[in-house]
Amino acid sequence: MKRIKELNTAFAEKFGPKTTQQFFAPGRINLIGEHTDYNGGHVFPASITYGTYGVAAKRNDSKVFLYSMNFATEGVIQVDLDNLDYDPKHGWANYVKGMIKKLQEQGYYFDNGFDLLVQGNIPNGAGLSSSASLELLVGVMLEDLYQLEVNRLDLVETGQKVENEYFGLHTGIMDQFAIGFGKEDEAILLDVNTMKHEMVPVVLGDYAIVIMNTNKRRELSDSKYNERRSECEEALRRLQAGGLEIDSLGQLTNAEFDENQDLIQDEILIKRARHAVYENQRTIDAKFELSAGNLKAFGKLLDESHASLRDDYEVTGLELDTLVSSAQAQEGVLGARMTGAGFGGCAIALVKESEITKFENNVYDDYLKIVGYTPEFYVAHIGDGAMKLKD
Ligand code: GAF
Repeated sequence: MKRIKELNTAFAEKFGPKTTQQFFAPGRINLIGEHTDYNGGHVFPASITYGTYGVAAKRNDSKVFLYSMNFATEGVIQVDLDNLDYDPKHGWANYVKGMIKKLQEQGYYFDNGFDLLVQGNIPNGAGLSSSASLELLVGVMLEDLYQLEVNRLDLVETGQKVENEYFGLHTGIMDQFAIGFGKEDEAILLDVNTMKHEMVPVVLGDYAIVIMNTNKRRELSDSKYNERRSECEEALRRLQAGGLEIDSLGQLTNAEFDENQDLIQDEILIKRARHAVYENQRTIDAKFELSAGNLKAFGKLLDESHASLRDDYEVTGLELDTLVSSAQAQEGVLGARMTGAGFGGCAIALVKESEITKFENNVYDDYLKIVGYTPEFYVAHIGDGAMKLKD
């Protein structure tokens, strides 16, 4: 593989000639089921062929040397296994440190350090989970270099702990799960209440999933994400205080929610909780429609999901709304919605393959006219989850 040869050469230039191992972890799109994971609902993501590559070799001392070709100006970042605390100066390398630290806390032992070179082709900050991709890349690398036996769910949960405990972002399990369990041409229906999942073939005939990047970085998203999560928790508390015996919003049907929503007694909280409950149902329906080959009905659910994220959950904004409404108006489009946390990042559209060029040109023009800068487009291919690459 050409890319791996180039990465090996780059590794040797930085760290000298060594016997190396190679790894890959994908990014993800979420077909539907947004902001449902931390509400005990269903999500329906898939890992994509864009991702993060890593080349690594063990060292004979306790040092860890880290180099990212995406942040080349930062040079080689040096850390030590004895001090893995979060350090803002270390930027992207904190994800690597966080994974080692969280695995150490679970009793895994690292006798020596390592050299790691990474390169990613997921657009950074685009909401396609470049950070979870790096976490899982480091996870599979550590498993291999140190002969650890970590079951996949534990590795996935370790990635989530890095977000939650190391970075203080109260994200759900979806991204790490999609990247840890992804399979070529399959999406994952995960019920976060039971943690049971089902692999679902994604058969789109002459349609494709086009990723549309707003090119808007998600500066605000971190605090807003935690705010949405707290709003849902408060809505749940009020429903419970009103007598509902539930542990999560994901346990409610739409009808049960409608009957009981007045218990929440706050218009904003009602909207947030309604999104969580209805989106969960849409996700179950979407899996059914996709499996039955009803792409039209599947696409309609994508449209409804976006409307709910815009109106009830309020996590879209001008950029995502412009992309999605322009996409929905194009010929050969069955549905479109934002994907990921929102507030910028990416949207996806289900587009007839023969219309993709025209689609991209038209959406590009609309976006430039309304937003003032340009979006980017990529056709999504669903690929395998995090893995060691063969030599
Ligand atoms: C981010 C989070 F990391 C996920 O856990 C999920 O909540 C998503 O936003 C919204 O659906 O990607």
